[in-house]
Amino acid sequence: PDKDVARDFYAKYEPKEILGRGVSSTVRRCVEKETGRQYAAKIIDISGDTDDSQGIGISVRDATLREIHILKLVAGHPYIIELHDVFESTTFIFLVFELCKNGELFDYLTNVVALSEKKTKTIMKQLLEAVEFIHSKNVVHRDLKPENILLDDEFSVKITDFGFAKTVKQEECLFELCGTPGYLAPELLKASMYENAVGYNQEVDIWACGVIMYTLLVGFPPFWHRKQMIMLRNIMEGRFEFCSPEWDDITDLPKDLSYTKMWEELENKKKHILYMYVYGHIQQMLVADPKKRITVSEALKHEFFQIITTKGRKFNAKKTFQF
Ligand code: PIT
Repeated sequence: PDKDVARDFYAKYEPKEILGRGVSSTVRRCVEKETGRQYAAKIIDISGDTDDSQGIGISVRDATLREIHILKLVAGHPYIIELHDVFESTTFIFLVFELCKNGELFDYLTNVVALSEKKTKTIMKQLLEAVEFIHSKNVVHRDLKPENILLDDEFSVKITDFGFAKTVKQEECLFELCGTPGYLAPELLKASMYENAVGYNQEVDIWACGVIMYTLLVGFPPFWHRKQMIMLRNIMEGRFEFCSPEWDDITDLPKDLSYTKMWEELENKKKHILYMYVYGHIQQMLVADPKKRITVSEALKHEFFQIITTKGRKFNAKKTFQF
């Protein structure tokens, strides 16, 4: 990192209110004294840090240095959080990020319950473009979820928390178990459970995007069970439902990211027929076999992102706030 003991974080920035908390870190809004510009500083406590503070044979400091390295690899994209400044003392590391005034997509979703198809489309397009960029830099994020997607003042997506991210080569196989239960891809679970498993790669991020898209449209995730073993089994089998009544009034297009080719070959007047019949789903992203799963670039080419969504949502009008 830009280790600069002489420059003091507190000399340059005025810390303000807390935006979020982690196990050994706090995120605070802060103001750059000289310019008056606002940022978000992640203040990481590395006092009492050990070689296994993370529980995976790595110290908090080393994990942070690794994250900084990855943040630099993926820098310069509009939908990825920008690291502005780094300070390190013997007890703390300060990461100064651009400020995202509208906070986590997770909190936004909690407040509005579910998003319209139009809003979902805007967010998913930005998310997939960011993931395409991340993958083009040979990085896999491994913890995509609404908590790690921030919204700036224009409600644009900014991907954060590259704490589990890793650089990978195209044909490389990863085996570590990391991420968040409800978002874990089947092959990642299998890689950590079975001795003869083939491992996993960047496709795990697309799976997580499928889970996110499902959750945005109805406000609850595709894989959930109060008994976690059952949830994990459902994930490994790729078993989920578009349950009624929540999915009834959502058009078929977002449910399926699989019919791109067919769609292109159809004449205009026949397209509405597809709306009626396609029940494949968000499911091109939630295909258990990573080799059969849609890639990021294919997902971005899908008709879902080309058409203008006009159909609103009728169900649950009292509980669902519209945008
Ligand atoms: C903001 C606003 C906000 C939180 C953050 C940034 C956090 C950024 C962040 C958090 C991490 C990380 C990297 C970046 O590893 O409310 O502008 O845990």
